[in-house]
Amino acid sequence: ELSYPDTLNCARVLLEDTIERFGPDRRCLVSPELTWSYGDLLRHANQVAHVLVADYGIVPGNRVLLRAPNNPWLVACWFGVLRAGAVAVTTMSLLRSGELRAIAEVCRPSLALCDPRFTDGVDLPLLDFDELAARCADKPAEFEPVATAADDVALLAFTSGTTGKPKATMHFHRDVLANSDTFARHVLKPEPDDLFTGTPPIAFTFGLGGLVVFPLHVGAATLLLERATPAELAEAVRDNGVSVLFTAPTAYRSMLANGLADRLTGLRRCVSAGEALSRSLWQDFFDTTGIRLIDGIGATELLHIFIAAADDDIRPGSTGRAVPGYEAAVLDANGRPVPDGMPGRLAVKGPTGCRYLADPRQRDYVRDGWNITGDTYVRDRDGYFWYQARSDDMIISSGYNIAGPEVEEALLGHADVAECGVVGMPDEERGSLVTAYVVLRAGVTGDDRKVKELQDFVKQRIAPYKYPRVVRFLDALPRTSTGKVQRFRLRQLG
Ligand code: 3SK
Repeated sequence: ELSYPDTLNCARVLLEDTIERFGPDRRCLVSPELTWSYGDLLRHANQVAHVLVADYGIVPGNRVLLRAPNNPWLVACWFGVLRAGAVAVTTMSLLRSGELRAIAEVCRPSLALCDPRFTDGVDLPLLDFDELAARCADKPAEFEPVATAADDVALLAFTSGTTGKPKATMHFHRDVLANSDTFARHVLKPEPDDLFTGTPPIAFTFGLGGLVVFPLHVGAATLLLERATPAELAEAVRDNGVSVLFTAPTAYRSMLANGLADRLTGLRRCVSAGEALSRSLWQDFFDTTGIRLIDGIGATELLHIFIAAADDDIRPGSTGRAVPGYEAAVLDANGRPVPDGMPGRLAVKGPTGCRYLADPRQRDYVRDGWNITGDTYVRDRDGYFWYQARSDDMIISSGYNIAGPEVEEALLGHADVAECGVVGMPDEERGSLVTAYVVLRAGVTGDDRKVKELQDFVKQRIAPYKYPRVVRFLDALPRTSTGKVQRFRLRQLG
């Protein structure tokens, strides 16, 4: 059972408490451009907090939207927001204006702090990092963090869910530490001399934990890469002496396929999550590098990983066992546990859990104290959990969660598209391929040029990683008698 003081600001624990143990000069954030010590990060975060309070009138509980790729200023802003007692809403830098608008409608931020390259489409009072840095310059280096309660909201993390309408999950100050005190402490076991890196955006809580919270909680350092192809990632690992890596199976597979394994020999821990890790990839990675991938499943609703295994506890092909502090079960449609060996809905309880902001879908996600995930799993008699499939229409491609209906909506904005259905098709490389079945308006020809045109059209409207990599044309969509598109029949078309 975890216990935290009633008054808790996790930004103080991750900065001041770490500095108390290791001193301010310890290396903290590394990027291709600069290195900040813990003392540097604390000063920048404090100055950001002063700007928020003194120049923008931010008060505890206000929401501040952050938009940037993974870099030190994003981290300084995240800490500055939390130190001011405000709520960080970190968004993917690739989101388009419509997606940002939908997020802003749900959480009503008072201000946006943006990397200057990503200010487009932000329809909010806005401060870019250049102006922020200028304002920080004459602010004091000290700022007393607001004495938030352990269960005050620290961050809102967005998940698009199956319908594509974004849901904000609220996480408390204690939740931020709870993942570190469960998954990181018992499974990952980071050490102060570790250097972390990885590809998940900090806007995705997989990245927030793996690249910010877990390293800083133990006095380790983290290398922040804005974007990295598998080759760039492997090179960064080798050249910087990275010891802990967080990424998705797609990147591990690609590094093996491109003969990059010799650059990974300095790695001590490799975490794979965001999509299912196959037994064959686990084995190939182990045979080639000698490293045992730590598989894990998490959810934005639970903040981070709640089932995982490391070292001798690993059974290749299984995601692992409930992380100490969490309880996991496989339930039937009525919420009753199914016998071991039978498939059902994966459900979990623990120190973190789902709290959607003003969203009736809360009732579907949390029932009888269980967080009911969207995944179908089998548990074996030894308590290991084996992934079967997503239980809904989410498409998981290269570690990204993509809601099929959202892609459909984007396609339907094209004048030539009469109707469409978007599904995930199994794919060796990406886990799933976003595949669009499109019925064109009469007289329009479905050829390769039209495919490219529709793909480009989608990329302009929603984040480019969501675009349909495969587009097929049909005369009509399969529908039920009540008119609903039968996605399972689309999946059967191949
Ligand atoms: O498994 C996931 O997709 C996940 C989601 C949120 C946070 C962490 C993880 C691993």
